[in-house]
Parts: sequence; C-alpha cells; structure tokens
Amino acid sequence: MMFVDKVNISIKAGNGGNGAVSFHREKYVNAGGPDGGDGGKGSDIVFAPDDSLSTLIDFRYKKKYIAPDGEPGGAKRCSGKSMDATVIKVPRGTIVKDQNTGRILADVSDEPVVVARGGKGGRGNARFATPTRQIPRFSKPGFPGEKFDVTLELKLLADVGLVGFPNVGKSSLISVVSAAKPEIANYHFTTITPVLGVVKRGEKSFVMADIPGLIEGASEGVGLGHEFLRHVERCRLIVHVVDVSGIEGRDPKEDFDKINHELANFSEDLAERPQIVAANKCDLASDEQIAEFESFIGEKGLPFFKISAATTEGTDALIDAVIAKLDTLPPVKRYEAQQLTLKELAEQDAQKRSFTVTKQDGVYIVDAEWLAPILSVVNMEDYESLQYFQRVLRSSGIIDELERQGIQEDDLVSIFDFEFNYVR
Ligand SMILES: Nc1nc2c(ncn2[C@@H]2O[C@H](COP(=O)(O)OP(=O)(O)OP(=O)(O)O)[C@@H](O)[C@H]2O)c(=O)[nH]1
Ligand SMILES: [Mg+2]
Repeated sequence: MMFVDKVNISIKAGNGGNGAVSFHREKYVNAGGPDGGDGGKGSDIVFAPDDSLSTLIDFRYKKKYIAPDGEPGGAKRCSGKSMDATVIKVPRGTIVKDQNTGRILADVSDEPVVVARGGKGGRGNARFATPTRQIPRFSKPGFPGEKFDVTLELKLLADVGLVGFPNVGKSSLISVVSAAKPEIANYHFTTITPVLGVVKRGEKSFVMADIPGLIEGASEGVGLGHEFLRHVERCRLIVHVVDVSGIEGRDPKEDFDKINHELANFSEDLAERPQIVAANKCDLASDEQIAEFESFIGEKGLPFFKISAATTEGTDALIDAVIAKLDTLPPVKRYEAQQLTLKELAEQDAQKRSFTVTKQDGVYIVDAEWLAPILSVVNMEDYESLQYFQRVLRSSGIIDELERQGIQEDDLVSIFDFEFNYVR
C-alpha cells in the first residue's frame, strides 16, 4: 500500500444552534410569556489514534470535514439537540498543525483530542425575560464552530530509529531482531517507506523503526531525501548502522560522518540524540577493518557493536545494550499543543473584522464571527483582559457604530452570550 505521511485537509466544527423566539400560546390566553428554547451545541471535531491505520492515504481523497451544526431551539423551552463529536481516525503519532500559523494543534499519540470545538448554542428568548423586559423578541445566534486548514503529519512513535546508508543492512537487522518482514535486497533504496518492528527480550520490549537509507546530500533532497527522518525525530535512541566491510567501496568512517552531517542538517535535536553504532557485515570484514573502525568510534566516545545481520552474530549483545540504554532515557517525545495568545488571536483576524449591530427591545446586539474565539479566552474578571477586550471593541469600530446608533450610558450590549452595560 502507498505510504502517505503528510496531507493537508480542512476541518470545520459544527455551529451552535440558534436560540428560538417564541411565546407561550394557550387557547383564550392572549399574551403568553416568552418560551423560546436554547440552541444545541455544534459537533466537535476529534482526532483519534487508530492502530489499524499506518498511513494518511485516506486523506488524499477526502479533504473536507464538516461536522454537523447544533439544532435550533424550539417553542415551549425546547432545547435544540446538541451534536455528538465527529471523530476522525488517524494513525497513532499524527501531528495536527494549523496551516496558517504553523502552530501544533494536537499530537494524536495517546487519547483522542478535540481539535476544533463546536459552537455553543445561542440562548432562546425565554432566558431574556426580566421584570423590565417581559416580552423579549430576540434570542441569540449560536456560536460559530472553529475551523482550520490543517496539515496532518505522521511522526511514527518508535523508541529506536535505524539510520545509515542504503544497503548497509538496516532491514536485515530489524528482520532478525523483530517479527517485522521488510523487503531485503542487494540494491540501494530497497526500503522506500518506514517499517516498524517490536523487539522483545523477556519482559521487555521496544519499538524499532527501519527507514529508507540516507546518502550524502539527503538533506538537499538527494536520493529519497531526508523526509523520512521525520519518523526518527521522536526516537529516544538512534542505532547507526554502518557497513564495516566497505564491500561497496566506501570507507565506513566517511559513511559515519556523512550520515551524522545529514542528521545535523535535518535538525540539531537529532544530531544530539544518543547513538549506538552497529558495525554490520562483520562476516565480510577483516579484523583490521573492524579494529580501525572500532577505534574511530571509540575516540568519539560512542558505544560500538560489531554485528552480522546475515549470521545474527553480535545482534543479541546489541539489543541488550539498546535495552539498557533505553532504561536511562526519557519516554518517546510528545508534542505540546501550542495555544494562541490573545494578541495573536486578535492579529490573526485583524483583516476581516466585519460586524453588524442591531437594536432590539433596547438591547444592542453585536454579531461578529471573529469575536467568538476572542470572547472565549477573555476573562471578564481580569482587569487587563477586560481592557484588552475594550480596545478590540474600539479598534474594530464597534464602539463607534454603537454610538452612531445612539447608545446611551447603561444601555445593554449583547455579544454572543456575553452582556454588559455600556459605559462611556
Ligand atoms: N554478508 C552480509 N550481507 C548482509 C548483511 N546484512 C545485510 N546484508 C545484505 O546486504 C544487502 C542489503 O541489505 P538490506 O537489509 O536490504 O539493507 P538496507 O540497509 O535495508 O538497504 P536499503 O533499504 O536499500 O537502505 C542484502 O543483500 C543483504 O542480504 C551482513 O551482515 N552480512
Ligand atoms: Mg532496507
């Protein structure tokens, strides 16, 4: 099956249902009280890891995900139905990024994550009856659901990543230490997609990732490029496989340096990842070749193991060392979701700040979609937050419009489910 590890899609959570405007009616009763119910909540969009998936290929064909809106409120204080979450299944280890800001919205490695929140339902007019306003003829619209253009990027969850030149025996190694059955052949780039294998030793086990071979210039796109290094980014440990026999005419010492150069070009982080060196094909190498390479690695202070994936010589000792090392290392990396600050939120929408102000029953109702996410993070109890909010109202022109429509001190202003008395 084709391996796809990066795709762009768009997601939109459901809008909240609108609140209803309705009045109680009974035979022979003239003016009943308001009884419009609240709208229901829109459906959240949730990403859930699914271990039966190993690629993002399905998203090549379906690109738009729109979750259902909450139902509107009804008469007799009937609340509209709230919608269950819409679940999008992805391979475990998928990172969800906002295309516009580049920030990480979720790392779908463990529990399901809500990425786009459905809008709250608007309140029905039944909620707005007060002693001074007994027949409110307005209700509130539902909040818009969040929407994002996102990039899904699979970053496999593996403890150990095998890196090295093509044909050095990475796939051969994983095939003798785990149940993985990757293709093995005597030509370069046999492996074209990452392969995971579970290595078991008694009670202990860990996950090993075999990725396509790297060559000099991989970070500039030579060979299959370094794209696949994305899948070792989370690895706790790198096993650097080198062909110590030099059977293809290269010097193992140069191979080793070149691969590390490519790792560093990909990310500083990766260059600093702990490494264990596996000198493979030692069945083909002379003692001198092995000794020379071992002392070269020894000078760098790295653990060295001579192995033969073909005869399995030395592979047990290598795996024992890997397990011992893993015990000392932190768990596989998780990426934190990155929240936008208030300021960033406001700047993001500075371009498209359209709004409407309507006056109903003496209440000034402001409708502005871009204000919804801002309102959801503004803390009205906090002075600084409130001041910021007032600045937004002013700079967007909402205050000017309220004044143009004749707002007076103490008049009620209503924005989504937030209400306040106007103060000059
Ligand atoms: N003699 C000998 N041959 C080996 C050894 N390990 C691998 N080979 C052979 O080397 C060739 C390449 O092995 P692979 O395991 O496919 O190498 P790879 O590093 O996965 O290669 P790519 O997927 O192309 O990057 C195959 O013909 C293997 O049989 C070894 O320890 N000794
Ligand atoms: Mg291979």
